Amino acid sequence: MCQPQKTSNLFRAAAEVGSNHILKLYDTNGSVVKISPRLEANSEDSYYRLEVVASDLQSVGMPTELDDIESRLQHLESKVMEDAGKTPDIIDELKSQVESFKRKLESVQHLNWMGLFNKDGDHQRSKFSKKPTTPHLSVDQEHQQVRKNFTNMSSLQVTEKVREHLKTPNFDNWQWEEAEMLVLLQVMFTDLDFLMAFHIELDVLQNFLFEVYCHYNSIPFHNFHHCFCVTQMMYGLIWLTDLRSRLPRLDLLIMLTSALCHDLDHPGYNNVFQINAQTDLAIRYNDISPLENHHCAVAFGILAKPECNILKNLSSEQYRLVRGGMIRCILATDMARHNEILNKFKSIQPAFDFNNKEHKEVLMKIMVKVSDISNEARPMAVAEQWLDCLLQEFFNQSDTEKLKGLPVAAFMDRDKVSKPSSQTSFIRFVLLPLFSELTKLFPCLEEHILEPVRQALEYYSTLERAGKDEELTTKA
Ligand code: 0WF
Ligand code: ZN
Repeated sequence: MCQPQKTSNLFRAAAEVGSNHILKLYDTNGSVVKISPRLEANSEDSYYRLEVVASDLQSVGMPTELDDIESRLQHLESKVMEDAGKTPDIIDELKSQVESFKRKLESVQHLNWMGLFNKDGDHQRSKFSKKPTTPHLSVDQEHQQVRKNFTNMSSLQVTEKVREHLKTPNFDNWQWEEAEMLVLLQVMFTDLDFLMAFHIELDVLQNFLFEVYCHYNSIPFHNFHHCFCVTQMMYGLIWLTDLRSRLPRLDLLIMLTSALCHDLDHPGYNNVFQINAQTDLAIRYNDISPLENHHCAVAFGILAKPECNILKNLSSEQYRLVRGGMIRCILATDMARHNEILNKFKSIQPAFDFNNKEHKEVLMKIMVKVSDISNEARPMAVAEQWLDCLLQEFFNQSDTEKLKGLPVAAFMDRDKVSKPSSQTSFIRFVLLPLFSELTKLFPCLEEHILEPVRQALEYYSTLERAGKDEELTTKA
């Protein structure tokens, strides 16, 4: 039998990593197993999976490779200085690239697992870790695993730094696992004081959040990660615009819960598909926003379970307001109604009055709509991954439409669109007009959502022009 240290060295050798990497061993159920000399042997039915989950940035500061590059550059610089008397531009450029990469690494370190949990927490995961994939688990088993991890974590361990970051559009959803996102959603409800104000019991909130999670499908875009992002953006907007001091708390509850529920049980095929294919949803809702009606009905189905009903301690008047508000906000996310809602907002915006019921209702719809389509307001690297997910879902739909002989929208057709072409028109004609209108009411949003979207337009316009130039030169 091996000694414990030797066992872990054996695993490190097998994974071809050094002592500053963190290894995790998973059993067939996806649970973490302690690496020890007393491990059972692998068998056909029960086998382990070894993962390098992190490079331990916390203890080594920066990856050693980066330090090596930096010191070799310094060495090279002093050598060249001896010969030429000045530092060549290329070395200055390389030095600034290394510096900028180091800054990027430092700026994301606080987001890793060590940032979420206190130093003495026993979890360690960094930006570089991959979510353990457990393909052998059924959807139900995977959900239960998430439930276990969610309830084993305490939101008290979410650091102040993460709580503050959660209030900004810069938050990077790709850093977090599903159970962690559930904890962060719980933090949003608690930090807006909903538990106190509406007498929501913690276990009821957790049951509700978990049921919401279970009712999002595993599809490329309209999944639980999208639900999380939309809710997080709504949460950020509430703080950035100081809505807590302008609207009653019940309205904030309506907006956050609507964001959370707005795409429940999305099948990955849009309303046009539902209507053209005459699906059960289109038949049930008479072709009128079939998806949005369904998302909303699923939400109230979850709330109908007493153990999940976060609204159970509201007065009947409060309940009536929340139900009406959520229905309005969720139905407003149908993009077919975009111009109708934006034009209404435009007409009232110059004389907007937070005490006017009609004004307030339009604003709430606009806030949910903005949150829903706000990926391009996020950092470029975050937004670009979202675009890939969306195009994947669109292409799945158009492939099915082609097979079924149904009409295909050009913007979903893999033979017709490119990332830049789909984004430039969407940003120009949908995002900028919508975000500009909201920014007129809340000028502070200029830097947080409008400017990043303008930059995204510049980025995709440049790519689009480059694509066209290349097309011309290949044709010539
Ligand atoms: C790819 C592009 C697009 N880009 C986004 O950033 C985004 C966010 N949400 N959505 C987005 N669509 C949609 C998901 C479901 C509803 C909204 N799409 C939009 C389409 C290609 O192109 C246009 C362009 C202008 C007007 C209408 C559609
Ligand atoms: Zn959505």
